[in-house]
Amino acid sequence: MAISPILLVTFFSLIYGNYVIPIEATHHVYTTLDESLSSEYSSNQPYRTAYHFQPLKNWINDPNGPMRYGGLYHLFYQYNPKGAVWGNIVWAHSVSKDLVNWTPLDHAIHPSQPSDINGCWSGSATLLPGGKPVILYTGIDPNNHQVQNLAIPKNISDPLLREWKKSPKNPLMQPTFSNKINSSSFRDPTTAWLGKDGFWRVLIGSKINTKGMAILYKSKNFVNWVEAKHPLHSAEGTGMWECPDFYPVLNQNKLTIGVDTSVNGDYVKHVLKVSLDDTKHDHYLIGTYDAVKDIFVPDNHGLEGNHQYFELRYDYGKYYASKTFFDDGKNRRVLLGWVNESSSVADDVKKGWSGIHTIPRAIWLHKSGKQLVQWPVKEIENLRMNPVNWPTKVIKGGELIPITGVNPVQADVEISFEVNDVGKAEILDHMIDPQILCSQKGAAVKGRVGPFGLLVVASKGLQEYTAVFFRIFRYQHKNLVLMCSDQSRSSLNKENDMTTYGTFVDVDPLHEKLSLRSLIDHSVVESFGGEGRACITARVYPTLAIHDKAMLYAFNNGTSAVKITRLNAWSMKKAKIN
Ligand code: DQQ
Repeated sequence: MAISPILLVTFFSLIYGNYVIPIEATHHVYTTLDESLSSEYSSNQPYRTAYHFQPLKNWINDPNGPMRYGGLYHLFYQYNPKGAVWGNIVWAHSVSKDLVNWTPLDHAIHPSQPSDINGCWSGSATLLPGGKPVILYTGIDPNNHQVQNLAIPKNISDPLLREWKKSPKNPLMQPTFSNKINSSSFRDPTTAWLGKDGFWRVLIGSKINTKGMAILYKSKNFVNWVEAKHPLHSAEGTGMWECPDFYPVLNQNKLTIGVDTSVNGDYVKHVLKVSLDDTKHDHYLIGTYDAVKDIFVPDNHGLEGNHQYFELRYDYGKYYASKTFFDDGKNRRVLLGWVNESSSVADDVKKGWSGIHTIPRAIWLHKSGKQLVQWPVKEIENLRMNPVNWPTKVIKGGELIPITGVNPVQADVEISFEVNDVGKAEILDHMIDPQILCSQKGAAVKGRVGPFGLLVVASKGLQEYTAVFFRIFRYQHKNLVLMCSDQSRSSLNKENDMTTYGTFVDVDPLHEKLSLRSLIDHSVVESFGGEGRACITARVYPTLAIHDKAMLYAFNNGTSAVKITRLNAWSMKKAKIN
């Protein structure tokens, strides 16, 4: 097969000639950039997505306050109305009937009172009994301190919830000297949950020195909040916890439905997700919420003292600041996440936009109880057209088979592999970080059982491609399935971040088929391995493999043949997004 050796991944500084000053949050302020530098939005751009959520132009980051109200899905998001870099943050607002097509509304929350005059940062919505929505969000005050504010709809009978009024009592929560919290580490309130004692509870992300924590506040009326004596959970060495999320998942074999955030009992486990400022990844723990002691007790976790404390991640690619909500219309918990660009700031400014959201994913507990499973919401399948189905096919070592009949830059591809030669797998003699293993053994490095998978957004001569694949190893007499998303050859423009991503997938290839689904949308490839047990999202910016010049292939670069037991692929229609 004609894949030339992969070049070593080189990291480029993504900051070109712009004066950068770090501020309190995770983002940077570009003092020399302003609106005038943003180019005109053009719908003909090769990297604009067709069915992922993004505004018409400018910068977008965290999803905020998602909820279902008045029969509509509401999504708010961190947005810079003035340019394609982070700054001037407001809560932009869109609504949808199906989580796929979105209509933009006026910005819901923007700086207007002292408690948020320097920015309206992330937060969450809670539906009070009777269904009345309220929003808690972080405001940046005149001293650049982070405080928590409340906003409620002006007109509850407007299903679009177009206008929001802020509580005159804002700020409702602020860091105090007694709790030793630094005013630059106190943000991102969760959806609140109601205890049996009639008190609402909410978490605020924070840290003391390098100890990350989820500070717990309680309130009877949602206005007067009192800090609990101890955080819900904390861990030494993990750094700032941004955008915490805390919710129950059913612990019932094979039940994939979701439950309301206030539900607790023997039949649920709780998930604590934090966006670690240090790693820029979304990590989670599964455990038990002890409602009497008001603490979260994880089932399993690493040793405190470093970020490995959180072993599990939602997504092993580019993905951050996610948030879930309970969709009472479809009885599921839905997860939304932000995917930053991997291009240079100069390129973002040139194209006039930066950042997208993932396809909303249903999320539930795997029957093992040890991890979560994610799958794109069913509604996205309404965009599928022109199906391509293959009969069972053997793909020999070194073979590359074009998948024709679908639009390679706007596609949904599901493929499954049956492996009969597991015994011939390469031996792994010591454990190694799967992401490092994927970058050492990229798609072009011949193996035994694997690499096999998909080459997406590939140019005809394979000067450019992104490879999403599996590779099987034997480790301590067990089979180990590695899943990789290899971007090292995704673009001839080497100014992009082309880091290879990877994770192990908990699938037994002796007894199960290895399934892979990739949602390809111009500059984003969202991949789901092992029926949603492992997710990897990547951003890619090919220069040749654009529009109708791109190709899609199934490939096998191992010596053992594998059987493709299923290939279903579709072109995807453009969604109506903003
Ligand atoms: N983004 C927001 C913060 C949050 C960070 C600011 C995470 O509230 O901590 O735009 O991406």
